[in-house]
Amino acid sequence: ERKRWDGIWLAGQRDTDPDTIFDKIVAKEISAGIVRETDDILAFTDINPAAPAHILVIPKNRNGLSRLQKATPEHVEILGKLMVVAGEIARDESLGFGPDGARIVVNDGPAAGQEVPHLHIHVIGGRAMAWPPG
Ligand code: IU
Repeated sequence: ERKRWDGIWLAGQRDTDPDTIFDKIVAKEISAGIVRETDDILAFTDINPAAPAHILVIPKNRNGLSRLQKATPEHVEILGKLMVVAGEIARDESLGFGPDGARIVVNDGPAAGQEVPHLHIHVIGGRAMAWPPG
C-alpha cells in the first residue's frame, strides 16, 4: 500500500513519459471505438464503461496536459474545442445518451481516480447519475 502518491498513475505511466496508452489509440496502434475525430481531437468508447454510454474525449497532442491542473492560457483553444465536442457527444442519442443529460467530468489526479496522464473528458450517460460521486 502506497503512503503517498509516487507519480505513477494507475495505468502505470508517468507525466514525464513521452507517450501514454492514449497516444497509441491516437496513432491507431491500439484499436478503439472511435466516435469522433478532428485534426486535434479524438473521442472513443471507454474500454471499461461506467454506464450504458461512456465516451472519452482527448486532445490528440497532450502538449503538457497530463491533467487539467496543468492547463495554462496556451491551452484555452483546445480546452474549448474539447468541451464543444463533449457537448455534441452528450446529445448524440445514437451513442446511447438520453435527452435528459449526461455526466461530463474530468478526473484530476490520483485522489479522483485518474489513471492515464493524458487529459480526457468523460461523457457518461444512458442512466441516471447520483451526486455526490463516489
Ligand atoms: P480516468 O479519469 O483516468 O480514471 O479515466 C481513464 C479511463 O480510460 C478509464 O475509464 C478507463 O476505463 C479508460 N481506458 C480506456 O478506455 N482504454 C485504455 O486502454 C485504458 C483506459 I489503460
